[in-house]
Amino acid sequence: MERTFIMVKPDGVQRGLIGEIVSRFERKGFKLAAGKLMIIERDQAERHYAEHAEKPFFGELVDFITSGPVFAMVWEGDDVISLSRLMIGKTKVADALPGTIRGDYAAHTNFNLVHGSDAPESAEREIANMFNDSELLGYTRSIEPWI
Ligand code: RTP
Ligand code: MG
Repeated sequence: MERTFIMVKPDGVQRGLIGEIVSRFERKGFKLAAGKLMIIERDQAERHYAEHAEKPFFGELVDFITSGPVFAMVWEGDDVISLSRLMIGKTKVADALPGTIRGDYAAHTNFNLVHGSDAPESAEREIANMFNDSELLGYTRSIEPWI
């Protein structure tokens, strides 16, 4: 079973889209393992976006992601990393298709509402950066045989 780090960014929290975004992952059939409203520390944000440290937009990206509460989550499921990225939509809003979260709700690439890990290694790194092991819950859902 694969797991991924999904985060409603500060713009999504401010716009009242936590429920809409969580709902899409629930209805898809993925399993929520952890979730919390939090304000990311600057060093945590710099680690989260370390792959972009040399990019010109890095400072703005860290400023933005630490500017207010985010809703951080861990979701589990088969191929949850790539399927989540499909549901989230392309990074650039001009490429994000209708039916995806960004395609339906985001109007600017810098305010694209939601983050999803892009590979198993980054998922594990990002989860460890935001959650303690004790915050990740294992449980059985009664619906489990059906999805
Ligand atoms: P994220 O990490 O936030 O889920 O987004 P992503 O994988 O789709 O995109 P990524 O390449 O990791 O970029 C991280 C965030 O940086 C901003 N960005 N700006 N100005 C630009 O060309 C540019 N490119 C990326 C976006 O807000 C993107 O979500
Ligand atoms: Mg990324």
